Amino acid sequence: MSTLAPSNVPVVDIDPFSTEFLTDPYAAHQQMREAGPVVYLPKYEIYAMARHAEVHAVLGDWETFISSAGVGLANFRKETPFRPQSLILEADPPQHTKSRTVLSRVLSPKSVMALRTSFQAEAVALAERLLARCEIDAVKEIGEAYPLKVFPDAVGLTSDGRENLLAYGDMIFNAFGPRNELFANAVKRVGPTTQWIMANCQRAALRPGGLGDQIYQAVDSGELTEDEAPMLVRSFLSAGVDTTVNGIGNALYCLAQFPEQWAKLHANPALARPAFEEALRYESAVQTFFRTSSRDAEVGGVQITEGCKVLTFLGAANRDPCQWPNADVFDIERRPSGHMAFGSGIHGCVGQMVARLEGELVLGELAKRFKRIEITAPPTRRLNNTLRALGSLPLRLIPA
Ligand code: OVM
Repeated sequence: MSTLAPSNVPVVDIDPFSTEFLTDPYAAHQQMREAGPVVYLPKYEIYAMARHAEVHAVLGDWETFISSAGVGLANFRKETPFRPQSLILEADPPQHTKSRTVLSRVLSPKSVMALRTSFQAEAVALAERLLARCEIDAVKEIGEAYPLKVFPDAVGLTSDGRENLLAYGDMIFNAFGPRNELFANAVKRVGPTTQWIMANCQRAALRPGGLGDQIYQAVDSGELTEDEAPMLVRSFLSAGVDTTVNGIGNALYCLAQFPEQWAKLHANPALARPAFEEALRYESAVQTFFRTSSRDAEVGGVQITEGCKVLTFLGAANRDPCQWPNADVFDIERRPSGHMAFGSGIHGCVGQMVARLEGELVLGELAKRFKRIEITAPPTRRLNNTLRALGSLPLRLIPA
């Protein structure tokens, strides 16, 4: 037992970044939820919350549980960030507020509504193409193909090389964890991708009128500095791809595992949006984020001193039986509102309306055309320190 753990905190000997845990985290989630409102993980000398109430409390108190010291394991007060710090994710007010105001406007409900027609057309085109196919890898041909088309189009990326977005996402979501082998391999794979990303954050690389260009319009109006705009475009390219790729992939996996749920969706494709939402709860693409305590605090009766890293298990909170009846049952007709797959509080996902739009349209257009989806071989996992991700999902799609 670590001497740093106060006596009233249950010490849980799990490594949430190990192969075993990442392959199937749910038993360990339960163990942590049952151990107490706050637990201590000695391997990393961190506090952790796996219950809904305490995850919600931590994410709701941004003054005590700050983001500017990083939202991964690394404490930016003690070590240099591995890349220049995000101006929104890894920032507190007032910088956060300034960034968030612009991104909230660019990604407002009205702005997202304007994307619907083109996003729908792409979902229809994809589903129609798949009618001519029989057996596919749903991770590649749906989960990756759809977001990699519609999102960069919406941002306004004009250059080739969109597959760079996948390698980059895999690296930064691994970078929120420890410097383990997953991180090292992701860095090896990423190669020149970081330069490609930064080059594509420049105004000249962005189609006028797209979401990226709209960030630069906030420079024209004096709301942002010249230096801030490319960094906020970088946030789009960091947060907007691997999240939705896995949100969609995980949703298809849920629906394929539970054929009666697909049958309900096929009978009523208007359930596509709630089905995507339930999949976000049940298999949350983003599983964890850290905060850092800016002062002495108390959570669930446990004292947390200033300067500690605190790990919130979004995916465990989303399976908390105190929050949802039959939490381990995937049911597209439940009301999963209150799930924290998009986080919560001032850092709650600013792009969530885009993510929902993608999920709804792709599931809806598939549900209209296919009466069943069947798993033809065991899916594989792509382990990542933060993301719940599939490497492949072999599916047979059976037309109606
Ligand atoms: C960013 C960023 C990166 C990864 C995730 C994220 C989920 C944001 O660079 O701002 O939000």
